[in-house]
Amino acid sequence: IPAMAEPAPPHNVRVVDSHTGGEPTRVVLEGGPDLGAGPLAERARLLASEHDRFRSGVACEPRGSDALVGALLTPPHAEGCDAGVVFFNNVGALGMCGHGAIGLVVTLAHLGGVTAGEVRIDTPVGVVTAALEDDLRTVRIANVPSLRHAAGVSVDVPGVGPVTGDVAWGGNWFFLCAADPALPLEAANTRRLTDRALAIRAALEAAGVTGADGARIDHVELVGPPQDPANDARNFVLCPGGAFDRSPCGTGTSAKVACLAADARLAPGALWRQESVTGSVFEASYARGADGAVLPTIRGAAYVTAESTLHFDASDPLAGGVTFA
Ligand code: PYC
Repeated sequence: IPAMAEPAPPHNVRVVDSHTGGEPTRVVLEGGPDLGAGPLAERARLLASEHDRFRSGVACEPRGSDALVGALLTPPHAEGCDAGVVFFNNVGALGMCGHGAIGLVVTLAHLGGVTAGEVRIDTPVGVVTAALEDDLRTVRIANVPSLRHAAGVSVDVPGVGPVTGDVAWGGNWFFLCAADPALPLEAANTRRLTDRALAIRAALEAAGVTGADGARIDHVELVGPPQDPANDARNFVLCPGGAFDRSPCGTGTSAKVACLAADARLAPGALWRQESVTGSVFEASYARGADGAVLPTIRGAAYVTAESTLHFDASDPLAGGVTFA
């Protein structure tokens, strides 16, 4: 078990937990590290390099889980934003997180900090805009510009065979490929789906397939037919730390929309309903920016599940958290 070598400093961290389509988000309100006043990308680097025990203590067992995404609320850096956020998980910081942004806005509404309307959020990969609907649960996220970086990339996956898919950006880097019809995207198959997606990711790495500027592809998205005919597709998304997304994955759905747009299979403004392995749904569409960029919008709902204070006891040898990833 890769336990942290030293106990974490004793302190209390105030959090609010929620889930978006089954995927948990933990918003850190108080007790988080000071990441300075620099751009959010710099703050994400600082969280990973200087405060890794805080990250794993909040996100990992015994307080969290491999599926949990933390959201460290900070003042924004980009002009005109209402808040800044650094998302993190069981292995590090994330660029953006769609389900997490929905969870964050619903959490702020729960605390009375946001009422229906627009919130501009600064993230390490750019500014996103969130529109909270009147039910105070449903949020529409205008995500960062998304794109298909490479189409029809084939890799030989040991134990699986050749797999062909697209490399795309939706706020994180994804490899998207068709699900195997013999292995349906169902909750009962998540162990085998995880193994398959891990094998695909390892094969991409071995073959030197990356995103732009050599960026690691840390998410793998298997796409198959929906179970509910009201939806367009179902996905299974492997996250960086080996967990799978219980929601349809906001950044993964954005990456999918970018691929559909590149193939002229989805017109600007048309709806795409993406279903997850838990059956939860995100509604997506996109607009074209002035430069032709794909600007995706993701709509989903979150529910607050807990308000708590995490305790870090200096005598606890596992205070800094453990992960099995
Ligand atoms: O919703 O973008 C997302 C996401 C990324 C990782 C987990 N969820």
